[in-house]
Amino acid sequence: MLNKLKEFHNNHRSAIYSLFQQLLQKESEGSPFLLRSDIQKLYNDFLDSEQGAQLNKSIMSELFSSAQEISRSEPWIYLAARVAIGKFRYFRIHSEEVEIDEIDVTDYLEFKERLVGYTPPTDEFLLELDMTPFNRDFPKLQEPRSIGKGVEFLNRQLSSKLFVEASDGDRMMLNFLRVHQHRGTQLMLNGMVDDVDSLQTALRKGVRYLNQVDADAEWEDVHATLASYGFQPGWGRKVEDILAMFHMLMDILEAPDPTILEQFLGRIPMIFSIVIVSPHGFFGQENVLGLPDTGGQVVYILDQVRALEKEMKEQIYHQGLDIEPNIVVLTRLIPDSHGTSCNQREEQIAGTSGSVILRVPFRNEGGEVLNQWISRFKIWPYLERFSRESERKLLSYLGARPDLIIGNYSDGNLVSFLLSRRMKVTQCIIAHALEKAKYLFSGLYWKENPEYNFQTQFTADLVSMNAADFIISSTYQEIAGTEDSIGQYESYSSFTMPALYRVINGINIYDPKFNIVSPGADERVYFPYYEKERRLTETHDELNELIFGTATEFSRGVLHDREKPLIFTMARLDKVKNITGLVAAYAQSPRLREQANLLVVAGSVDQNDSADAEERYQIETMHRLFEQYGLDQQVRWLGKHLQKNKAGELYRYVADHRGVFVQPALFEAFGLTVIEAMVTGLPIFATMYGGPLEIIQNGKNGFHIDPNNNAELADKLADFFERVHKEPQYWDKLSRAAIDRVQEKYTWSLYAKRLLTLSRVYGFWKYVSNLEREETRRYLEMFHGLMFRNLAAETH
Ligand code: UDP
Ligand code: LCN
Repeated sequence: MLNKLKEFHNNHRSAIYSLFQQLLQKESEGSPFLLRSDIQKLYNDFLDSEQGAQLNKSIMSELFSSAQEISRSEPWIYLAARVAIGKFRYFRIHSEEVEIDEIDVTDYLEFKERLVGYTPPTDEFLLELDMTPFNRDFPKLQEPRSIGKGVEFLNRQLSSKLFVEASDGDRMMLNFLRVHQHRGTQLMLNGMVDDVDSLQTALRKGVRYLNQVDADAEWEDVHATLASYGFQPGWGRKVEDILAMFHMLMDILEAPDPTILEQFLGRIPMIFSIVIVSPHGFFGQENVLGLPDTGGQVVYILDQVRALEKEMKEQIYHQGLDIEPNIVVLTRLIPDSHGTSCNQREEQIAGTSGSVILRVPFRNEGGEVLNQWISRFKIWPYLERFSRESERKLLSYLGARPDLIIGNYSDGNLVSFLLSRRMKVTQCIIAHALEKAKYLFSGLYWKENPEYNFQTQFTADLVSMNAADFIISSTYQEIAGTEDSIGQYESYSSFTMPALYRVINGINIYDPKFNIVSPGADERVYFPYYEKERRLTETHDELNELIFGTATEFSRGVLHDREKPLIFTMARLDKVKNITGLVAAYAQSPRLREQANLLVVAGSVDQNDSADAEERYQIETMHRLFEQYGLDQQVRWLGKHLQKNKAGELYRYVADHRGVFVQPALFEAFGLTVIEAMVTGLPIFATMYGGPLEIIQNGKNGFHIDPNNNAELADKLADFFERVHKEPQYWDKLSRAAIDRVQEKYTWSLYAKRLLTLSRVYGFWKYVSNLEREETRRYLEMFHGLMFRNLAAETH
């Protein structure tokens, strides 16, 4: 590419010179950086000019179509090109000489450091984090479309490597089958089977015997004979299940096939207890949603627990065992609990038979308990003590170490790293919403924003991402972005935090540890509006009052024309959720105001009710918009957190009146409200930045909106209502398509099955291969010890 570029330069110097001058001069709010959208616009405008026409379809156009970022300081232009998903190349251009060179990532990051005022003539000893050497020999995906399907890849790769090349797989499998126990009871194989030959003999005898017994027989009826061949409980309850397992194992020992291997591992009794870690915010079952730092993650985890417990029970039953699964959600105890249950040490989880929330306090260095909620940006100094105390509590509660630890968000992921490292348990992490993707240049300007402590958070993220055995993401774009935008995980591949450290390769999104497993919406609560017999009609008077009633201390605005359909939105009142942006878009569009009312459920209407600075600012902005645009008769703002059941019925109530749901966030990692609204049958309009881009197929089962373009957003909504006015079936078509999309792709039962299979497969590979990556682990421990702990101690 470079040679072609150089040659092209020589032949088109004058046009290229003007392009570079335009790039240098392009105003970008005083910033030395240009982002992809600015670059693309500038380049396309240039192509339309007389001079620019000669660059059309050239190697230069190829370069600029992949340009992700430009850093400028006359006469230099540094360009980061994303030549493929997760693959970057860097170029340095001298605008006067019209010279181009390829540089490495370090040079590029150094230049950025200089541009933001980190002046010491480039510190040659600045720490660089580079995970490349650790992963050199490790199999990686090749194709962008395979990203997020790590387990399939791993099964294919390792089954051939282990069973064919190394011919060691049979022995490994045997050893693996011999390690399973539950509270002292040996499962799968007993000591009689001590080599592969004896395993194969036992399997043959087993099959012969089972083929003769009654088809209705169960493990109890056959266990004595099978035990005499070497088999312990865990192979299955019914004879047909046991036989299926024996056949699969025989096939694997003969000629391993990745699909059979996954099926076989998926049935092995390995997971009886799970710890799910989520320290920050108010983790509870009632009155918590909408409190600071408390949103979809809590909903996700509680639904996840119910789905996992149900699935584990079923699987354990089919494995022929009588064991109660145990799931513990580990969170922070907050004595000053604001009327929530967050001051209770232990709480049963509704809708489960044995799952609990265990709460452990944050303590200061002197061991005193911290009483109040603190922001998720400030919790770093407490996590290590929290993890030590939690370890003791977990061991005493469970009576043994868990079989799997799942971390959530940066803090929970770090604690899961500390716990699984000490307890030697498989570790899975879930990001939910990494801050790096939400705040532009958050690494580069870490020093300028001390209240966020981004440097500490990103360090924690790097440690836990690299340490995790596997990572679950809700969508593909969360890992790898789109053609135009960088994924949340991808943004950790290289970046710099000037004067602290530089990341050369922080994470490789082609690593097979990534798996897409999408969450669902609780089917008991979020179901289609037309399922009349399930509807909570008893809440309708209350909902009617909430929407149309007189103003109260928790609401503003009284809807004048009740006949108009409702545009509904509901979210935490964070800046990123952009609720005030939607209100402004509505306010500024007379056409839309004519056609529909706006219903907002977010935050509180009284600033004094909020302890969160961002939220207080949003409350103020909302009031200002009401005043400025005279919204009191067309917008109803409920500053109230709705309980799940009421929220579910509210979506349906809006659907009864042929309304729509809008999710206008500047960025939304996944967006549970999006799938909740869709499955209740509300036509959906949601942000094109983040998960909704993937959840919704634009025009088919909903619409993407650009949260930065108010006029376009309002027009899209107004066009929709106009069309529905002329063609009422259009609303039904969109509604039906939204329901179908969620029911097909986003359900908790699919989620639970997949997560349990992944845990077993990664557990197996960790056991039989070097997936444990001892070198990486030791290096990460050092990075944690030397970098994270110091940063955490300095939390602002
Ligand atoms: N929610 C709710 N009542 C409220 C506000 C929010 O039940 O008053 C729920 C909402 O239904 C969804 C979750 O909170 O289940 C928000 O999750 P989402 O993924 O949309 O956003 P997050 O808050 O995690 O950023
Ligand atoms: C956090 C978010 O911000 C949302 O986008 C997700 O839907 C939620 O967590 C659950 O993963």
